[in-house]
Amino acid sequence: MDFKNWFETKVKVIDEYLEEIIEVKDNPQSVIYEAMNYSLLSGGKRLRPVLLLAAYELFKEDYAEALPFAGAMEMIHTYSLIHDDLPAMDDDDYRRGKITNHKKFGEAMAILAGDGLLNKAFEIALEAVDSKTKVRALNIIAESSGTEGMIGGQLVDMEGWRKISSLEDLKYMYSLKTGAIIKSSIVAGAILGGAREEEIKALENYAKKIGIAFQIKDDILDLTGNEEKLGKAIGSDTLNNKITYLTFKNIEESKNDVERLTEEGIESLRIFGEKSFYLVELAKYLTKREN
Ligand code: GRG
Repeated sequence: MDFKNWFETKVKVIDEYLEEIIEVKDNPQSVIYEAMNYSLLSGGKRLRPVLLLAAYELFKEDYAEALPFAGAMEMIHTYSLIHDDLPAMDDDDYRRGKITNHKKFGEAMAILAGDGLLNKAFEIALEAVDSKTKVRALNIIAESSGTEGMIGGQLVDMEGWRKISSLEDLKYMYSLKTGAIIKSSIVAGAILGGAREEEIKALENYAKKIGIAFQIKDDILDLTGNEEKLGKAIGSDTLNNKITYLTFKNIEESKNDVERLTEEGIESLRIFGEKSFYLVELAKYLTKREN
């Protein structure tokens, strides 16, 4: 199957899974389910769950047992987007081509919808945990979204002018804010698939490189992207006085770094030979993405 078809098939599987996951109950709190689904089912590239399934499929064919973990990754990611858009954070009006969760439902509801998604992510993954291997995978996912991962990175980003004074500081922040859950998606997928430690290490290296490349590309798109294709406003980083890759390097240099990091990431996949075709193509696709 060619890469495009493969990717679309995976997104479809994930979308169908997510559509069923939040049971809309007829009770006094039912509006929370509407707010959670509003953001969860509003598209997005589904990158993290696709990466998880792709890493899993290096080792095992039938991805059914990995699906709850893939779904959990997308729920954690979606919660972070809802909170990231809040007035207390980036204060954005559009996300995934729609008005942001807090603009539609109000701030308090958006906070609760984000919290609800985070909780639900762990509920669905825990229901699927029946072995030490799965506990390990879920623990890695939990750590990556916490204070030594995504939340920690968000904190460093928010306090950018005080905490980031070099490209090294910036890369540290990116490795947490954006890189941590990209890495845990890939590593968790590999662990669930039964990868050996050296295979996990190789995938971790790939993940680290593409995670940073992904955020640099995001910085470039925030400056040069097309709002319609992105589904959100550009210029948010400048407006929020954010320190980004473009604070340290120009666009041409940043684009070159995206390419270089991606090539280095792909190099780590050598040990898998032909089997890594989709992960290789996925990394290349991310360098060319327009959203
Ligand atoms: C607990 C208050 C609180 C916050 C949680 C908000 C937060 C921590 C972290 C923010 C993490 C964040 C938004 C990082 C940026 C990563 C990034 C580039 C996101 C966009 O990802 P895409 O392009 O989006 O994969 P789609 O919409 O395609 O899924």
